[in-house]
Amino acid sequence: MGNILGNQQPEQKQLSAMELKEIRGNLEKMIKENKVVVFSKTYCPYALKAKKTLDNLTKNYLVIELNGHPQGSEIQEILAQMTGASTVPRVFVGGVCIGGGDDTVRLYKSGELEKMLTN
Ligand SMILES: N[C@@H](CCC(=O)N[C@@H](CS)C(=O)NCC(=O)O)C(=O)O
Repeated sequence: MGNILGNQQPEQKQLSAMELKEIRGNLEKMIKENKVVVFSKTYCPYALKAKKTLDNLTKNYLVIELNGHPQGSEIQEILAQMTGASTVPRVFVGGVCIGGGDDTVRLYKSGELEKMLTN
């Protein structure tokens, strides 16, 4: 049962600007240190498509599932600022955002994704 506002989410603490800056710094570090990072949600078909596409080329990539992550909504908001899109997945290769699920499939089909991974 939800509360009177119909909100079934547990109360979320509002993070300070400093905490958000720290999260952003950690994300940037993670993206820099890992060749491929996928910010995903477990139930998202576009994220599944991105992960399955990557599986054809490498098993060596980092997946952050934002649903269930304690800072998932803040991370999604920061990723929106960084990449211009607030949807998941957000896929990073070589430190650059290549887009979402559709973009990942398009780059795979054109052979570009494989090139990016071998560079
Ligand atoms: N065309 C996009 C579609 C992505 C999309 O619509 N993702 C949904 C989840 S399946 C989303 O992010 N919805 C907003 C949200 O979850 O906050 C792609 O290929 O990545």
